[in-house]
Amino acid sequence: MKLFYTTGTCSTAPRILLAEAGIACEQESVSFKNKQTASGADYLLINPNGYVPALQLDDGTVLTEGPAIDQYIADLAPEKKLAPANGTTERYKLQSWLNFIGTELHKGGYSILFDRGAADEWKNAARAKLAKRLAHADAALADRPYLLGNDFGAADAYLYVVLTWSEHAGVDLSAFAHLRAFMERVAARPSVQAVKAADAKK
Ligand SMILES: N[C@@H](CCC(=O)N[C@@H](CS)C(=O)NCC(=O)O)C(=O)O
Repeated sequence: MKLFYTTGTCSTAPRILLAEAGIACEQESVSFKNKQTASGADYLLINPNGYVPALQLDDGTVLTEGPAIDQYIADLAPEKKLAPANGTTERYKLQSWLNFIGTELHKGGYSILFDRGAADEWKNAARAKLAKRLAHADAALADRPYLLGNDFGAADAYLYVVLTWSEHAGVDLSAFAHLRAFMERVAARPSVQAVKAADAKK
């Protein structure tokens, strides 16, 4: 199994989950500039959409889309409780959060703020909408350490990674005390420390 990733992007979430799960998995970085992998392969042949993450399974199947990859990794180590069991209401709650983070926060919010071609008007609208969506996530964390309760899981890894972009994107988290506490909690996890240490070596 091999994970294709780019440092600092949403593909950090599956890397955190691999570390949480204790799964040794080859990881190869991808350059956004030329869509080449570190070993010189054409990444567009692996994921024609050109974005990370992608997870190549041992049988050659390539899984794309972060939320699917995050759940696949979580399901490889059910004892780590990174995702509730398939078919349970809790699992659908996880999928709700993954979809919320992917569409409302990541692509519908932060991605617009990073888009050099986006007009200021559009960015301001995205920022205003993002504040409402962040308030929703903040409220959800008022009485629990992680989105689904006491267990850190796939949605938490994704939320954490997206929120790390806040400063660079000009998103102010100061009004969201629960999100800020969540960020500190997740940043202290050995899995996150391990991914940071691996990136620092490069
Ligand atoms: N729908 C995809 C979006 C992934 C995505 O936006 N990846 C970004 C990094 S966070 C990327 O690779 N951008 C480069 C590009 O789109 O060419 C998913 O959920 O996996």
